[in-house]
Amino acid sequence: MNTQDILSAASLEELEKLRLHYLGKSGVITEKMKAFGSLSIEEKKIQGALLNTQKETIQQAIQQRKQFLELQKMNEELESQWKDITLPTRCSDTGSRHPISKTIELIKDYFTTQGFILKDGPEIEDEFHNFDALNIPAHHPARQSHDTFFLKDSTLLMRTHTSNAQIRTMEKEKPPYRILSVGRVYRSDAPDATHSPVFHQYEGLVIEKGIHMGHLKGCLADFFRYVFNIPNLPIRFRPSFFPFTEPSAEMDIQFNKKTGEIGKGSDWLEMGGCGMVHPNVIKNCGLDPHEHSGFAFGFGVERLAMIRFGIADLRGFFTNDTHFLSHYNS
Ligand code: 2NM
Repeated sequence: MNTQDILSAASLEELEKLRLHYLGKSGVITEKMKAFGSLSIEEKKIQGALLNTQKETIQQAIQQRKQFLELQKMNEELESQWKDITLPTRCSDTGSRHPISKTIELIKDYFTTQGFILKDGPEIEDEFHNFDALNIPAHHPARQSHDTFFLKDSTLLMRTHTSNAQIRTMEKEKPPYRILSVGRVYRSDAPDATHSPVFHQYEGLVIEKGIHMGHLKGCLADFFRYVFNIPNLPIRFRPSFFPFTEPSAEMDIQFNKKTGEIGKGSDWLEMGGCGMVHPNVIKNCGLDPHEHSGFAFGFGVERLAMIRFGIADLRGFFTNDTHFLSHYNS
């Protein structure tokens, strides 16, 4: 029995034709099987064995060729579908920095050139580092769940300011230092155009020999004049109260309420608070208030970003609308 035709079949279709030719309903082997019944017993013995061998040889050859042709077909398909997954994407929309991130970068860049070291604190904080150390008394309204997010079944809370980074630094390291902490803070506020339950602060602390209120005023004036690129930007300090500073002040920059222009007009825009660190705060951090003193300030990143980018509603910062974000990508 010669199976050369089967073993050289060029395709699965051709192989199927050959299978029908030998083993189909009226195939060569099938016909021989049909004629089998009319043979003598002697011939049946010889022919039977021979027919079975032929049939098996053909089936084996078909199976062998089938495997080869199927593998070949699969390889051809894989080859035709080959893709270079290392090619760069055709998509050119690579996104942009968030206006809050850009503003934070500007703030950090400026203060680090002034010798400030960046310090982070945990966003989940205990009452001591968020309130007690800062001379905020137990009965203070800011400590109620009305204003502060407390963790369930816990005395831990979401920090309401970045001052915890300052407190933790004063606990660990000996002055002098100039530190800046920037980050996310949380207050239980319903969102509107000027409020958000999560927002960002930048707070500075300078503890050095001989530091006084004049250094604080100069430091902040220089910063805002740099940020708005207005060398003589009028600023003013208004007496205020914070438990953690004494004296305390609020800082305003001049602007035109009608046009929103900074440095012009006769209106004042509040930027944040500041003051000389309260001796109790120094003491609460394990330092001697007779030996160490300094100033601190706390400002909102969103307020600065809104002015710089001309954004009227703070909610846009937090909704992740790509139209909003790409609009301020210039
Ligand atoms: C403000 C206003 C005034 C402040 C104080 C401290 C610390 F930890 F050094 F005492 N950090 N930040 C501070 C002072 C914050 O935010 C309106």
